[in-house]
Amino acid sequence: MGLFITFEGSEGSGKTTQIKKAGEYLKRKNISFLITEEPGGTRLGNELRKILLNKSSLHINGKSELLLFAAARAQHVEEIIRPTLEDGKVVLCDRYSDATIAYQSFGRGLDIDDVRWINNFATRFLTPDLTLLFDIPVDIGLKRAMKRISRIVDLPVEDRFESEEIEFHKRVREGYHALIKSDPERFRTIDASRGIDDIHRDVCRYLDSIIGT
Ligand code: Z5A
Repeated sequence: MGLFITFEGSEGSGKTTQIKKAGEYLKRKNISFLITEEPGGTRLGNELRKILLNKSSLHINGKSELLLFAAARAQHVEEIIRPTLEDGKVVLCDRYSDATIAYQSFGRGLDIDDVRWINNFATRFLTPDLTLLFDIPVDIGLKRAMKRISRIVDLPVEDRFESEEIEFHKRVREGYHALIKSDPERFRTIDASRGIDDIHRDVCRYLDSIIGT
């Protein structure tokens, strides 16, 4: 069995930048890995991603949103994540079940036990071996995310969540902090307000400690 490592954090925390650099690091070490993301990673996941992230006239209520993320995840786990782990590879995943607790429960206010139940149903209890949590004050993260969005020239832009009020994003960050407390063994918190290279050094250290290189 391979290793399942997830990258989590609020908007603009730099997960995507860091997951790419982590992949380059593993490549230099000749370690087989796959980088994937949620929602996404499969054809169904990519279709659901468009519905979930593009701000459009489509109204999606909280429960429907939860179930759509869960549907994307169920497909992703069965089609991509489990088979890759069974091949003995390292899976680096940009967001996973913890994002659902942080966004749909803490952010949207859905009952946490319901969200956990749906997560477990979708994943058949597949839990990451390690979760790197990129922690950043909401105002700094949102500024970074908005800057990235402003550079996108192709429409549609994936900005449905970035457009939420600041209080929503603060609740999401609190959600991640609560998750760290509930499972300190699995989480490693990284101060994501620093420069890209400093953060990457921490990521490499945590990867080395779990991969055993
Ligand atoms: N969501 C959910 O609600 N429930 C769920 O179960 C799941 C997801 C799975 C997914 O969008 C959205 O879906 C997400 C939660 C919700 N909400 N949003 N938005 P996504 O995966 O497309 O977007 P994201 O994960 O939120 O990405 P992001 O926050 O926009 O970006 P990031 O991955 O954290 O950061 P980045 O793209 O690497 O960096 C952002 C910008 O900052 C970019 O211009 C970088 O060049 C720059 N950057 C990166 N690092 C640094 C440092 N260290 N210093 C300065 N600038 C930096």
